[in-house]
Amino acid sequence: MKRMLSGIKPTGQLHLGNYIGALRHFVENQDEYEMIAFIANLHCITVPQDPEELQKNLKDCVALYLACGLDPEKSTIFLQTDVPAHAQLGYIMCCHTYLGELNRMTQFKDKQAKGEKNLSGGLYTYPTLMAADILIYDPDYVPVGEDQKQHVELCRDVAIRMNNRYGKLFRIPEPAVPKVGARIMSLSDPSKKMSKSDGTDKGCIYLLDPLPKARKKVMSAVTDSIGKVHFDPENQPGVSNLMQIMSSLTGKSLEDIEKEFEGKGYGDFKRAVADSVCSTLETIQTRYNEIISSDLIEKTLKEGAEKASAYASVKLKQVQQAIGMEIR
Ligand code: ATP
Ligand code: LTN
Repeated sequence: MKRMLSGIKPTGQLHLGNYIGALRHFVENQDEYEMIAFIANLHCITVPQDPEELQKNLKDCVALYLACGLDPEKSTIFLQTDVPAHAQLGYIMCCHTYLGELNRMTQFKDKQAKGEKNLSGGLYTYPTLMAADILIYDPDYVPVGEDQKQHVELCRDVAIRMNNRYGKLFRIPEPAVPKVGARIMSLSDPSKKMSKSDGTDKGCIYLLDPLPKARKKVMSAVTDSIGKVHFDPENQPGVSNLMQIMSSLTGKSLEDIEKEFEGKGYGDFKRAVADSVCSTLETIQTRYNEIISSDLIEKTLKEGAEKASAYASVKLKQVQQAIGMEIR
């Protein structure tokens, strides 16, 4: 059985972009692949966190993994810090990554370009920890949204370099980026990605938003004055974004959506998008409410960490031995 691995940072609440671009694919693939899904709680402290809020977000993140349909019987679900080998291999990966490579990472460059002050060293080297997260389990595929593709490519480059230098240590993974919905845009500014760290609340639909609030966000999404439901991200970014959301959530193709709304106004279209969003959120929230007060979270994380640690510790040892860091 081929293996897939991915993670999500528990910075803030999970949103519809995380669901459509990543989480949904973890769930869809768990029958066909051996799925490893973790909560990247080391990655989230690359930017300042409020301890109380982070605590809540961590628990919510696990509950949402489960509420979205990840099944602990089929998938390995755990907290990154419960498997210390990630951080240990992360350091080794960092020592095999060139500054020039890190300097090319657009996510860091974008933050720097925005003039954000006091960016941390952890944020700069974060793709090397991400490479360790991946390589330590030898996955075949890494399901991520568009913004993470560059990091998976860096991971491949460093893995190939280390394989050439020390002999075959790592399987070279492929990024698995969805065809539709790999980059859901902000509803209030469709030139920006929907993001937890966006600052404004209006453009981002959180998976735990009350349904009337989510509906309102869709109904007030920025569109255009063209007045035609047509997929054209360049000239109609807002409408095209809503079409991608609807297509991802209903399984209807973009062409079918165009046909369905031929001759109709944006009001009808937005109502249909809001219906698809609210019905998805309702299912997730019902399950979330059951899970959050049960002992399933604790049990899932304990079993997940045991399974993941068994694999990760063997791989870490192999790498350390191949580098010559251990006395044999
Ligand atoms: P940030 O606040 O840093 O933007 P984020 O919302 O991107 O955080 P992450 O934890 O970095 O959240 O992302 C988790 C997964 O969700 C990644 O695979 C990422 O590519 C995907 N993802 C994030 N935002 C979107 C989006 N707007 N559209 C599609 N996929 C997304
Ligand atoms: N960097 C990712 C989260 C993440 C990840 C990973 C995704 C950390 N480690 C390993 C896939 C594989 C993010 O910011 N979304």
